[in-house]
Amino acid sequence: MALDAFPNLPALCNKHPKPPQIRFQYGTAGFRTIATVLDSVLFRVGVLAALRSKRLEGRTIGVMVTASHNPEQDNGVKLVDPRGEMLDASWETHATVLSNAGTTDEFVLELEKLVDRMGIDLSRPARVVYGRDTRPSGPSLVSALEDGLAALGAEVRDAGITTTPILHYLVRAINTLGTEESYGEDSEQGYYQKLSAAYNKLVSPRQTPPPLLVDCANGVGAIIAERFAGYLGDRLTLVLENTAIDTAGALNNACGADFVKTSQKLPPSLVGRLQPGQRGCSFDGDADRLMYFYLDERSQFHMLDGDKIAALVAAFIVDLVKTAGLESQIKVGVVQTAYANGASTKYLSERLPVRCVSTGVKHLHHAAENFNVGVYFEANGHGTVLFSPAAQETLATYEPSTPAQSTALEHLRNLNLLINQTVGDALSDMLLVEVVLAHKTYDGSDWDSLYIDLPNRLVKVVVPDRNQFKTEDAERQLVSPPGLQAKINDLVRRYEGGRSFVRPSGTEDVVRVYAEAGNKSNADELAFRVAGLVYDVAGGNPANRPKEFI
Ligand code: G16
Repeated sequence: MALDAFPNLPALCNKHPKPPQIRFQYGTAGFRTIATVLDSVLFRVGVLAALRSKRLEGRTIGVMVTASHNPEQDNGVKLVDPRGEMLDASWETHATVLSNAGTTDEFVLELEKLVDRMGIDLSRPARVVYGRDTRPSGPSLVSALEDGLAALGAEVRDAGITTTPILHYLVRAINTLGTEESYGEDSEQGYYQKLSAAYNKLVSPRQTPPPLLVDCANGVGAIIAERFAGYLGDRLTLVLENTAIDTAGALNNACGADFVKTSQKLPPSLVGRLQPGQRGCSFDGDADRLMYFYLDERSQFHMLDGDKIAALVAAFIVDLVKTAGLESQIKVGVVQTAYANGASTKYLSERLPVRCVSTGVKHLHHAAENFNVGVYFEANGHGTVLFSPAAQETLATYEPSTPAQSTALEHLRNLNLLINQTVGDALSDMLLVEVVLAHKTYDGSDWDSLYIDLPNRLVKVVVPDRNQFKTEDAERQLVSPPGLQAKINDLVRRYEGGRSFVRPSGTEDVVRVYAEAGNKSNADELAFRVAGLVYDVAGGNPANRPKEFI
């Protein structure tokens, strides 16, 4: 069968012309930019998703329409492979090429080349499930996506407004339904049931945690957390804040996980809502990131980020593995990125193997698959824990010889069910944290004292072309623009305990600068000095040079 077996394809493609002079790129988390230019991209992603499914013999592919932590005017789209993981990296290039074809004829030509090169049998069925977050631009972009899916006659399932992690869960659940690897019932209810049942087994009624304040970033997390609260009953009380999903401009605005991480302070809307000693957490716009925080008795704010979550969770799992008598069979490891606070890397490396990889869940996820149990969290709160097939087999068949071993084994089995292993999931990660805190009888400050963060600062620099920035060594070294890394090294040497690196963002049109130093003012100063270097070397307009840049 050839592409001309789909006679509506050209006309539907004509409905969604590519805007001239824009170059799209499938980046860290798919396509992401201002929503008004994305119509053609969504159509083409629909076609590509159908092709990917045909290539994989009709296995269901996921499509999520979201721009996650980005501002409300942005949107984006990413594909999800059949096991619920990120799209295979080799297909990211196909996505970029198809999105940039200038005309319908060029698009069809690129499609023909792809079909040919990949040996795609077009007579195979195509199955796609898709969802979107709460952004106002979502419905029209979804209808462009639906045109792309219709153009290739895909069988579709609309998951509606949902979180990114639920969409990933659905993809895996649909593809494993009725098999030995069944991931759960293929519905949102199935997801809630799976997580709440595991949580209720892990936390006994006498361990019930105090109420938890949840900042929903005025996004889809508000809807999902409210529905989920019904499944938790009185075993965990969620106090939902920032739930204004219908208020224009509210999404991720001065709230949510990215705000907390970058500004290192409590969202202003939570001042007076979070009490001293109480813990709270923030989701991002599509509920795949999680940040915790608490106020001490002097009402001082303390942030518990992805690094702190990794330390808490990894130590807990290592203890359970030891207690269960499985130390020689199950090796636990941690994966981080260069953004991990140096103190967290030191704390973790003293206890278990730690690897550093490039930013982006896809990189962390793959690296974590090399451990029996791989704990990965980005400092920004995006992460999960993977139990390898071998580890799952061990947990299923192991015969404990003492009651303590038996209890630890049961806990590990339930953690395997509680954790959404397809991708970072704020809701599932939140339950995981609550389980560990309940078992350890930790409050926020006990958890925080596992190690003391090195003072750090993250700065965004707007430059004319972020693509001139190229990195190596897990993004810790710049290779382009030439000479800039040497200048950064010179600066870093002047600060005791200094560390800094620069990389282009894959989700926003900025270059990110990270710096650490022995005290807060030095960390700020180093970050702003490096930001100044970046701005100048990249040819930023002197008239618009931010005044903080030194
Ligand atoms: C996405 C990715 C994350 C990444 C983040 C920032 O998160 O899934 O892995 O850390 O973007 O990436 P960058 O620094 O390249 O902009 P999200 O929550 O926005 O989907």
